[in-house]
Order: sequence, then structure tokens, then C-alpha cells
Amino acid sequence: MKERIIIIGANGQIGSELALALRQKFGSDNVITSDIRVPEILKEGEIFETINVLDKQAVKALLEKYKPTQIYLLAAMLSATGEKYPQKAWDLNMNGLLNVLDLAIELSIKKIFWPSSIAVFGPNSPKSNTPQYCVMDPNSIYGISKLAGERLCEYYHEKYDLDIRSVRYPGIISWKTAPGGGTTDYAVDIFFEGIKHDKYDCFLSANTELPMLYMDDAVRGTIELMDAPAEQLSIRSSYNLAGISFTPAMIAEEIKKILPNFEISYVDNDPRQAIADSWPGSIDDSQARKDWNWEPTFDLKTMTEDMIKNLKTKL
Ligand code: AKB
Repeated sequence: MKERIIIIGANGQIGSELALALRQKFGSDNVITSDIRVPEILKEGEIFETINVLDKQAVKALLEKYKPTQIYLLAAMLSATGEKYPQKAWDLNMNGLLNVLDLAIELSIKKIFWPSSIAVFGPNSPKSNTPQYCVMDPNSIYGISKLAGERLCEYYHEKYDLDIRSVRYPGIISWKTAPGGGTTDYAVDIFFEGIKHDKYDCFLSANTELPMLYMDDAVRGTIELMDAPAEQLSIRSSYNLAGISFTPAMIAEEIKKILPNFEISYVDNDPRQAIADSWPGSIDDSQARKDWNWEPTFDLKTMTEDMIKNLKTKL
């Protein structure tokens, strides 16, 4: 079957790179990007539509116009911004998802990708090598909305046979498009500031370990999950996905090996610390490895080298 894909929320950190990869795989004609904001650059042949995912009629019109076979729903408010605007975060993250799920049923669009996050875990979840199934008591509005979203995805799969696929993204590290409003964003900021100023004032403490993943692995893994035969997938809520776990002190050490003058300092009392403290330090992703052969390729060293090489050229 010829695939036609719509990405909703395509201008963000993950959407912009998924769009590149999907255009390469399926051709620009078959990948429609959409977002509430117009992108800064739109190349010839690329199709873009302005859309607010909360405007259900507009989303319906978009889906009727392009008749996609797959939807990637990436519009969301992340953890740190979510704490500033909890009602808006809940509204966007929940009602955006519900709009897309209901329209997918109405218009017979079977295949959907929706990202969850390590934010679904909470203070009583195991901290280290956090398993797929365990106590989940998220205490950020973002985490609560993602956990509720996971339950909706499984429910719609069971009840309406929607082919929804999802991963719990850790912090994603990338150089092309900056992240916005997340707790793991420090691990991207540190590279930009390190290259520009040889120093970084980190909003998380030195020993805060968090799970992270390099963008190249995240994009490849997402497309591999979407390509996997449906009968191989045993999880229809969201798969644990892991890459590299490290602390600010560890990444600073690695950066210093390439930028010897780099110095890190730490800010006290940043509200993002409490969010980070409630999240796992590392993730057990054995089910994803088993079901669809997931395997990350970048470690702390190769990721740091690749980030610095690419950012030096970019900046
Ligand atoms: C955030 O920090 O909010 C996100 C996430 C881990 O989902 N990057």
C-alpha cells in the first residue's frame, strides 16, 4: 500500500527531524507537515498546513483533504512549560490526542504514532533500570497527561482496533532543532553554550541521572516501530525506550575531552530539579528489543563527538 503521512506538531525538536527522515523514505509528496506555527524554512515541494490540533473541525478538514494512511501526532506541551500552564498542558495533551483518535476512527485512518515519555514514571517507580510495568505515579501534569494518553491508546486499540504505536521517549539530544520547555533540555543547551561560551550554568544538580537518547537513534527507532509487523507488538500503551543514562557532571567531563576549557556550574532551586528527581535514572527497554529489535547505537562518547562536530559547523 502506498503510504501518505500527516505529521501534526511537525515544527518541534522531534517532528522536524522525523519529517526529514519520512520525506526521504516516502517522498515529499507523501509527507504533509502541519503545526500551529508556520516553519521558518519550507523547501520547494514540501507540503505544510497550519493547524491547531484543538480545532477538531480543522483537523478533520485536513485529514479529509489529504486522506493519510498514517498520522504522527507530536503536538504537546512538555514538562517544564506544563508546570507553568497546567490547564493548557492538560487540554493540549489530552484533547489533542482524543481529537485525533476519534477522527481516525471516523475517517478509517488505521495507523497512528503518538509519543509518550519517561515522565509517566514517578517518585515511587523504581529509579534504576525502570521496568515496562511497575508503580506509575507521575506528579507533573505532563507525566499525568502522558500516562492517561497511554491508557487511551491501549483502549482505542482494544476497542476500535486502531493500530496505535508509541514509545516513552527519554530526553532527546539533537543539534538541528532545539527542544523547548522540557526538563531534559539541559543536555542540549550544554552543547550550544559550551561551543559558544566555553561554559554552562546547569539548572539540574551535578549528580541528577536521567535517561537520554540521541536524535538519530530516536528517529530510526520510531520509524522501525512504525514498520514492524503488527502481530509482533505486544505493547499498545507505550514501549520503554532507552539510550544513554548520564548526569550533568558526566556529560561535562565528556565535553571537556573535546573542549578542554569548558566549565560547568550549577544553579540552585530551579523548579525543573523536582521534576527530574521524580523521574527514572535509567530505563529497561528489553520489551522493545525483543518485539521489534530496538537497539540504540550512540553512547555518551560518540554522541558528544557528533554533537560538537555538527554544532561547530552550524554555529
Ligand atoms: C521533557 O523533559 O519534558 C521531555 C521528556 C522527557 O518527555 N524531554
